Amino acid sequence: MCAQKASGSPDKTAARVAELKETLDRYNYRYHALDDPEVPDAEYDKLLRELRGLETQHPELLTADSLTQRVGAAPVAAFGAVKHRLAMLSLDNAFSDEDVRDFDRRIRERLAIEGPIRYSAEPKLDGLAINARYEHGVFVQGATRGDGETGEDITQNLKTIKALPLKLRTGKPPPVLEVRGEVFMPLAGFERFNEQAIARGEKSFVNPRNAAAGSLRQLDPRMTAARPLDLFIYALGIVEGAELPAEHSATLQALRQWGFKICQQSRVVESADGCLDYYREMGALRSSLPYQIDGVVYKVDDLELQRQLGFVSRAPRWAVAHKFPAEEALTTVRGIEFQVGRTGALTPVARLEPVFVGGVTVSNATLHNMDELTRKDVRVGDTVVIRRAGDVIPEVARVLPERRVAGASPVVLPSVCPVCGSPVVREAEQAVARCTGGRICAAQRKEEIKHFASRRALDIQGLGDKLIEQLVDKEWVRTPADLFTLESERLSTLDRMGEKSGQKLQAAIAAAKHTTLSRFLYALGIRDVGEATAHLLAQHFRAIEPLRLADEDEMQRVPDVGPVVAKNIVAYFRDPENAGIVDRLLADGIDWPAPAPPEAAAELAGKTFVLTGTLQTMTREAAEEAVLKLGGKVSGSVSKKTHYVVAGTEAGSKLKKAQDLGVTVLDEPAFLKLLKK
Ligand code: D41
Repeated sequence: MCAQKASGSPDKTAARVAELKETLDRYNYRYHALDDPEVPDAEYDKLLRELRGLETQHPELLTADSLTQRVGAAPVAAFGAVKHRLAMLSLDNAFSDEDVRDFDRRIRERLAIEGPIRYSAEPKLDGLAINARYEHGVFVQGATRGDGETGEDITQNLKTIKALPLKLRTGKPPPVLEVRGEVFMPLAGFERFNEQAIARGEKSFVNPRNAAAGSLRQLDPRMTAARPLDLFIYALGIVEGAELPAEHSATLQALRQWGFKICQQSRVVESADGCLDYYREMGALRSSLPYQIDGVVYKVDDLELQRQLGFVSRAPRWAVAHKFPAEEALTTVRGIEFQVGRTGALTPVARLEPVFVGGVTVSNATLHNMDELTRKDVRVGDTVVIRRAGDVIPEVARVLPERRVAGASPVVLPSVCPVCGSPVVREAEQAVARCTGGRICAAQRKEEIKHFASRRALDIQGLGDKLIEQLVDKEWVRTPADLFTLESERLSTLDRMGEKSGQKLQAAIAAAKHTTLSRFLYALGIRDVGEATAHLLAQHFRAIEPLRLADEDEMQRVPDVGPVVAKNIVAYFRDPENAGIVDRLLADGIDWPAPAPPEAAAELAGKTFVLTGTLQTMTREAAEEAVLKLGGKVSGSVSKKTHYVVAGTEAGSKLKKAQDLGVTVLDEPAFLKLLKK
């Protein structure tokens, strides 16, 4: 194909090369700057191959700004030094709300301005700062920040980053334009890269920032080209001969027009309050962003005010970085233990040298299950990266294999339960290993009772985990039914209990007898019967006796109950010990009002809801209950399958995700209307 085109007249070839360059430039701009690809990647690659072919046959047509020039330059022995024509300033840090209010106050005082200041707020990418120089619209030089005065010449390496335009998209480029931004490695690329590096037996990177820095400082640009790097532009350097807007925010938009990639999360906010709102919003969004951020940056938006403010000791007075607590930290594994859950599932847990991460001290981290443990290959003594993002349970993100102590051996699944000594089984193709002890196992008994008493089950006020552990250890309580036989005098003798609290607890246990059928079913802890299934069972059977007697076929008539779940439910009630417990519970006086008639119950059947933010007229639990009552389901995360997202005040990342996915968003009045309240 290339040969055919190349055999045309020289004029025609030159025209085709020009056309290809223009088309590829446009595709590139749409893909990187606008994040809105015009054609599939394969089409882009095809044209790029054609261009490369023509340039090889007609070297006279090859120019430095051609997209084919992103890769291929020869390695260098060392980077040359680049003196920045305009120093690259650093950023002062703010760590608290107070710091941000002080920053805003200092600015208003210095400028003698009473009213609110407008700030451009943007995420602070965790990468490497660079300067890119364009002369007459063509990229000519790239440099690292270095010490701010002098950096390293990484022109060839920067060229390999597709988000960097090699040519400005304007008919009238200024003689000189320097832009500044952050090179980073998106999380997906980072994880892929690390997996490959480990598979090849090479060193992995601790975090995306180190990965970006290591990749940019490769002496061989072909190495850099192979790394998934990206770039956001956030400032200007020297500019000669260009008319530019009077605000930072408008400058960013102008740069976007010229083909640069700008972070889409930046926004103009007003005063310290606006900054702090933005900080919280980004904090909520942080774990769902495709790249790592370590804070946000506020910059006075008015460039004239920036000029008046100037800088002190290499940092502008008009900007500040407001840092998030670190989400990742390094520590070592002291031991790996297996916790036994309610259904006997063994969960490996890493006991850690305590480490401060995500705003709290973490000394345990879940390893989820054997497959995860094997995949991550965590061993006792290992140095590991602990991640605690948002309110998520801390986990071992990865191991640093190069820091492994000699002789550390892989963790093996115990053959017997560490609590009761019963055999541990792991069914074929199942990630979960289980203790087969059932109620013989004290761990399973404790968890069964914790579940029974929990907020969404019988909601026994004041019966916390520590008390339950004592009750089981003393063998006063073996099954949930035993709770109702406890006398206040006995309860008073438990650790941290007295006469009053003993009476109160006994009263709370008695009060919990009055519940709903669906809560009761959920409280029993039948395998695979969560809240939603419990609701559907209650609606279908409307009483406990028909449910206890139903066979698997009858069970499967309940919406969402398939053969496996049906089998588990029937097996639960057929088990003599379970049957005895249910009999005793009912004899002890557990009762509930008759459920609402099924006709009224199906209005939201099959509809999935996600609740986010704070509702003004009802609690989160009341809202969930109302949805379940009408046959709907409540989920914790937004996906394409979500029907409605109910957004209260201060809704965060879930609302954003709903909007991104085009899921219907209900405000509180609309939600109440749907519930007919
Ligand atoms: O995202 C960033 N890492 C970021 C860094 C950003 N969004 N804005 C920045 N703005 C500046 C000034 C205000 C000095 C132009 C920066 C940096 N500087 C910066 N990055 C590394 C040192 C300084």
